[in-house]
Amino acid sequence: GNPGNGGDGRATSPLTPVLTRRWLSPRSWTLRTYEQLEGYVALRRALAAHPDQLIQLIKDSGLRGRGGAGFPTGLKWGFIPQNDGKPHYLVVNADEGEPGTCKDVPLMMADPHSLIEGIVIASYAIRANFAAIYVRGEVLHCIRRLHAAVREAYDAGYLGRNILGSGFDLDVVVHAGAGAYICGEETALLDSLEGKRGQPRLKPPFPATEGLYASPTVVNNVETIASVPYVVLGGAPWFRAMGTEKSPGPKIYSISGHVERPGQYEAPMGATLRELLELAGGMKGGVPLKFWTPGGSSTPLFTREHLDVPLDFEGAAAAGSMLGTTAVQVFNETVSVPWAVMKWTEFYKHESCGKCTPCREGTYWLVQILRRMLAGEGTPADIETLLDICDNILGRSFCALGDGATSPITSAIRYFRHEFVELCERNQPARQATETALAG
Ligand code: L3W
Ligand code: SF4
Repeated sequence: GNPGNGGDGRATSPLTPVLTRRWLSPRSWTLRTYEQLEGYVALRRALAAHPDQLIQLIKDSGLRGRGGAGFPTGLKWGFIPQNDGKPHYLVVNADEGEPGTCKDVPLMMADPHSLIEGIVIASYAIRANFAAIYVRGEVLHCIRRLHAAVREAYDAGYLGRNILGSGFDLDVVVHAGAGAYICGEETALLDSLEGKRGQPRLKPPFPATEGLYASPTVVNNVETIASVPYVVLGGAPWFRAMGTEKSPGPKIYSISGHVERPGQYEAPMGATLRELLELAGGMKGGVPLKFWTPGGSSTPLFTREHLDVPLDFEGAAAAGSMLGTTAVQVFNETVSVPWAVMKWTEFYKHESCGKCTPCREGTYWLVQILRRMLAGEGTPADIETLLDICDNILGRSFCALGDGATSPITSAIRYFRHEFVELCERNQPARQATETALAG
């Protein structure tokens, strides 16, 4: 997709698809198609280089984590100690669970070999001989596809012993989770991979020093690793020519909700919602926009005031939210904000792992209060209680899940307090209240 140039110095245009360039090719997921379209060329080049050169290349490219936090990838790889006598591991976080996020599964379905090629390059760079893809258990079709692609890569000599005659060995295992959102948190993921109950560990130590089986481990998102072969092929300046100065490169934006053509749209980092809406065919039926998430429900809501916010790490943060996973969920005027917030909060309550009190108890009470409001039994004091509970969760929880659970609530009250007030004053169930408001 080409969302055009914002005209303010952002290098958002033009974008020839990078990450999605093979998605529409016939049988794009097969090794045959992949090889016909430059597949595993980057690997040959990478294996001819020194691992440290590759880490430097990724640092120079400015590639940042695509799982939500945006940590610099090259820096993370560089944390892996050298000559420490311990095994090193690469773990791909494919436990895509953030509400609205649906980019990694399509990437793995359409182009699993780009992920595998990235895995081999990254493992070589960090001197790992074992890599795991931790994929969410619900996506059976994707798990099967990954298994098939890994088998093809072994048969062709891209995995296993002495890869392409380089002397480098790598084994890759596809591990299916059991459907817990918390296992997308990197340390809970590692516990789960070790066969334990998936709950976050205390950080530090970060996985880079003590990760899988207490050994140095890089945990990277699918899209991050799948970006690596392109950086090797195109070089750092080419990569930096896309996106913004501090958030370079291409990105897959998942656009869902009230748009004409929901789906995955590749655009340079820093694209705006206005540009993305154009790609997605505009608002469905022309019904105006009311609110949206820039990167999943854990990122504070935006409204129609934010149509021109550049969606990169800096732009989203400067406007009071976060880039997150670039899961853009679009809601039109017919949607009750408190109702949407309740649905998200129910999700966090269900997925809270229970390890720490603020999140375990707080999400429970948030749901109780929101349900009461939505049932038309709330009082104006409930709004303050919601904010007070959020205040006691934010910054006091053991991991990012608790903090994320407060984002939809606090941002919704910031921009749409009147809807909560109305709900409590009218003492009518939400749907009725919404209909009355629309009729009025
Ligand atoms: C070594 C240091 N490593 C940081 C590493 C750390 C991790 C990465 C980022 O959260 C976000 C969260 C969700 N030495 C290090 C270091 N690292 N300092 O850098 O770390 P951190 O703590 O900033 O974030 P995180 O825990 O990785 C992820 C947000 O994403 N989110 C949820 C996403 C959900 C999905 C999904 O379902 N696929 O991605 C959405 O916004 O709230 O802020 O690797 O080890 N000194
Ligand atoms: Fe578990 Fe929630 Fe605490 Fe994270 S914040 S450790 S999910 S209870």
